[in-house]
Amino acid sequence: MTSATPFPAPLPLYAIGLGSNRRHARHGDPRRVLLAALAAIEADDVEPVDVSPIITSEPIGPSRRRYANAVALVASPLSPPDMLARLQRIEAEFGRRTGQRWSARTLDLDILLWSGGAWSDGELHIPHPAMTDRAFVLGPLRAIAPGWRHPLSGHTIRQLAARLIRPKPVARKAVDRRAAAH
Ligand code: A4P
Ligand code: MG
Repeated sequence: MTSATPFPAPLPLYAIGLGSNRRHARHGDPRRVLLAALAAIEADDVEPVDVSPIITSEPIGPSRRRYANAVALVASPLSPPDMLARLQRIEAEFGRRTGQRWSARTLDLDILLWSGGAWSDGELHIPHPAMTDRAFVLGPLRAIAPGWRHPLSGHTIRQLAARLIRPKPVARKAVDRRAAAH
């Protein structure tokens, strides 16, 4: 005989990356677009857990406009493909134009991490393959989930962010020149 579990199992957790570098006619500038997107993501089956500060970042890729970026943690029973479909529907509601890759966009929503681990089905890859190279992802993610381990490398977000965001070491020659001058 099995006894009833006193507490339900915790819902899976997702880290969602948000980016915008275009105004929205109704919501306003990219920062306000992200605030409106956070409200749109919340649903009966998507529970907000935490959200990072919204940062401004220089564009990576061909677009010249600066981005507003943030990361949200949400708890949800949705499967990764269902979560992707949900996020794509919200992007479409915000008037995202698909077409040119990395073009300026009103709203970009990426699944960065899932507490279920890695997922790959040809259309969807979790962890997001580019997240470890992007300070605009790792900075905000570190603010809310520093101890989350990347399921493929085993490194924590704190470690990955420190590698990427660490100030560049002073060039050896410059140090030698300064030492010689004293
Ligand atoms: N896809 C696969 N894995 C995922 C995932 N984990 N999360 C697929 C979301 N989507 C995923 O994405 C193309 C396809 O990726 C989707 O159909 C989905 O099946 P997309 O969002 O339609 O296209 P995209 O965003 O133009 O391309 P991509 O490669 O996703 O671009 P990124 O990586 O989203 O980068 N600079 C700054 N400073 N801040 C930014 O936010 N963003 C980008 C876009 C470029 N430069 C930026 C920023
Ligand atoms: Mg994307």
